[in-house]
Amino acid sequence: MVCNVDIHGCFLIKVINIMRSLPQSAIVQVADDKAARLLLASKQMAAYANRDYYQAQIQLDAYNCMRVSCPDEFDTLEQLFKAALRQPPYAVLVKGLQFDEHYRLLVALNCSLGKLVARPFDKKTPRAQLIHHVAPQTDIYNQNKAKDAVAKLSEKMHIDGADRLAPVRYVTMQCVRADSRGEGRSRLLDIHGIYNLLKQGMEQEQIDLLENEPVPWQIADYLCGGICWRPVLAEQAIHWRRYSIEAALASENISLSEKMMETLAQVDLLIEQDCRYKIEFLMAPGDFLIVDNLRCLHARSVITDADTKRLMYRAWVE
Ligand SMILES: O=C(O)CCC(=O)C(=O)O
Ligand SMILES: [Fe+2]
Repeated sequence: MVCNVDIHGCFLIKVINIMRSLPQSAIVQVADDKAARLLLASKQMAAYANRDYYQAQIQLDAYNCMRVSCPDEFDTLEQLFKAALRQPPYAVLVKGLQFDEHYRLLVALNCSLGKLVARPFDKKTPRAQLIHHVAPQTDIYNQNKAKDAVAKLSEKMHIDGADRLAPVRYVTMQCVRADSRGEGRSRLLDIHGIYNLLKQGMEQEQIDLLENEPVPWQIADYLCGGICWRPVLAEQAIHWRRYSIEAALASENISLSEKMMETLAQVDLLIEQDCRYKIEFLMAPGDFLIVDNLRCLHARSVITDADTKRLMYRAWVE
């Protein structure tokens, strides 16, 4: 979106919805023979249930096992994706992997970045397990539909874990099944793109506000609820999930300055409607996406098929 002021002082808004593709520097292609060796090594490890992986030692066992059985392939892959993550867009798509059914390779890859964390296990909730099963049928609806037309929160640019005391550092997703109509495309917007949008679309004073004035965030019930205060922009980091701020404002007897409320609404508009710096791509089964959750927002495009079979295995790493 480009804002120009016309002779009457009104804002002219031009929606730009052409997105970029993922740069080659953010794609790691694993050769078939290497993927086969990684799969074989993962299958030789003990099989655990999703629930068992809450134990950090079992995560580490999976990681160490892969490194011992398949050192060349695993360590090289780890170095490649870590190098890619250090540069914009601070996300990397690994293609060509073959995953075992018991999450062993998936846990090992995640464990190379840190410790996997999740909501407490709940067998009735597919997302409440160490490897979250993310299907559109269990997405959270946008309660704010009166104000914005987006149906689901996963369709708005956001960080994951905004309702934790500190957001998780990495969000990763293994595509298990894609949508048959090619919908649910993955979207990314990194911190440089965000700053470009803010610099073009608002005053420096408002950016200073976002960097310096904390806003309230609703904390998840499983972490005892309540709110915590932190700014939207911190040093080299973006915290953005407007829903968590709105939820905090609705549940507590607090209010923000008019200037801040206006600024937050403007951030939302700029991030959602100006696609110049957004990256969009379609994940295929076997693709593995890693996003630096503090430097890059993510979302997916609309999925119109209510019975879609799309499934992602997601992990949070801190
Ligand atoms: O399904 C996807 O690709 C992303 C979903 C997501 O970001 C979320 O539910 O938090
Ligand atoms: Fe997300």
